[in-house]
Amino acid sequence: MSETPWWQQAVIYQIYPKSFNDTDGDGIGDLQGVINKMDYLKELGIDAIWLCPIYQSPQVDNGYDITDYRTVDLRYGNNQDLERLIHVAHQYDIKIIMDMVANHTSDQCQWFKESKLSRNNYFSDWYIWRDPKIDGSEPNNWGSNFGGSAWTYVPDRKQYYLHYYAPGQPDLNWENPRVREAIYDMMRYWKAHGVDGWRMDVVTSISKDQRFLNNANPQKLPFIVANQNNGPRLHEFLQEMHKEVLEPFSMMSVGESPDSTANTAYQLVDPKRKELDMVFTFEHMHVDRKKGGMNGRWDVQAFDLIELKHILASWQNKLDGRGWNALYFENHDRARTPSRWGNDKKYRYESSTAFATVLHGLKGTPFIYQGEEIGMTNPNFQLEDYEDIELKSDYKKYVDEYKTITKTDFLKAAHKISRDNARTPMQWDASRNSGFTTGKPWFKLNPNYSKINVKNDLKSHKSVFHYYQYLIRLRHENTILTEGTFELILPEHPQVFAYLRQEKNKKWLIFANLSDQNIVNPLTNFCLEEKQVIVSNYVHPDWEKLVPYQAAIIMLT
Ligand code: TEU
Repeated sequence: MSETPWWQQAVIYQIYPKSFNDTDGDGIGDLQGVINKMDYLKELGIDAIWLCPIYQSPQVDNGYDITDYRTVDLRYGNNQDLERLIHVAHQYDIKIIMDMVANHTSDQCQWFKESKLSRNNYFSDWYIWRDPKIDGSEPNNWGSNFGGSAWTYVPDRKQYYLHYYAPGQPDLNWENPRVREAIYDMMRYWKAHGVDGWRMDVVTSISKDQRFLNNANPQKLPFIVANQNNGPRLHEFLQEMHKEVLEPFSMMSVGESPDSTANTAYQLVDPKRKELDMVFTFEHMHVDRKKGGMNGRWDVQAFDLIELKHILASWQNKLDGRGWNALYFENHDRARTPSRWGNDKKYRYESSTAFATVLHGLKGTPFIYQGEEIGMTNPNFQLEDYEDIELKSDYKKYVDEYKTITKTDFLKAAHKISRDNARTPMQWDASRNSGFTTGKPWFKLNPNYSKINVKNDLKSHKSVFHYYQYLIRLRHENTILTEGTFELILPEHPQVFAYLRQEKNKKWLIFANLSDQNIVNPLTNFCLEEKQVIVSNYVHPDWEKLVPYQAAIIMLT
């Protein structure tokens, strides 16, 4: 039998460097800032850091627009700092996962600068160029995630280039073997510098259907964002990358996969297929989105727990034996869970820890996003305070142009789900700018930092950090959590998320009341007793009822 890979027993911590810790006073977090917090991360108990992009970038999309894959952006430090960070992390027995943004580069990347000069130079076909239609318009009706057409015209070439995101993020042409080799080579370069694995940005978008057909357009909109994932050569490209880099250099991989479902994910993560180790699904993150709405993520509806349970359970069941789950509720594109699905006013500690319990009890590798471990919340900014290109372009599209959502509703939705909710600076203490920077922070802080911060949390008797720390320890010490079987119980219960994990003669019950109501405990047939409690977010619970956001892990046998 082969050995369990390290990442199956790991808990991974995601760092958004720009907002983590600034040591040089420029208001932007830096790599030295990460090094300085290594004791903190070790104390939490995590096994690996996923570092969001720190490469040279004009920051159109906060680093997801890279000009040079091998150079650290001066804002964050330099290559020596990164080497030191990797070295220090390894001394702490913490692995480093880097962000690989290989669907697109920045338009300031030398490859693109050359490519756009002419149709017959070395880089001409490194990007996706198409002729205009006879009337000069875009080659098709594909829309960009950040508004408008996915095509931008370049007079020098008299052609359009494709960009699924901003015009400053041209898509690479993966049909060209030289492009693929350049990416593999970059991956080998970072392996040589000690990097242990990759989080792959929108990796399921890399293969494009070469017919470039129009997207279906029943409402006759100018541009349609659709069919950006799972192109015809995706699996072939991933298998090639696996053979060229991932396998020979033992690098872990987790791919962002917006469109995969529990039924299809095995095609990417079944070890026999030799593609990726894990994928980040989006399915469970859409349980508060109106289906068929006109305004994408801004059509927010009440959180649907039953749907969340069904989705997560179906990923648990369907990948069993043919793939491994990546588990997350928060990341740099998602809002803060207590504000989004819990209650960040009256039950911030309880709802943070309740959601953590049901996530960390699942089979898979949990990912924690910076600040999640202290229960950070959404900031409820005014429109002008937001910074994110997605929010700004969607406001223009839906509020100004389509007029399908009012400003008030858009702002309400932004308070719930905008990406910026997760990007406010990390709240270390109650001092000026939360100890994040001595300068002027690049992005506004959540004003609640004087109350919610690491320093306060660590000394509180209701410490979210200590709860996460304990959950992480549990995973390290109990193979039932990493290896055990999974069985959802009470699937239709509207408030309680409960499931069983079992390994040999051991059986654990994991549950949470994910509502702010006192409810009759539907689990009393399990004869719950205090002495069986492995972890609980309330002290001395009364087992007859479940109080708001009560959660626990109970040893049944
Ligand atoms: O995210 C891709 C992604 O799927 C979402 O941004 C989504 O397309 C968008 O929110 C539409 O609602 C990755 C990164 O995580 C994100 O930060 C980048 O902006 C994006 O790719 C482009 O690189």
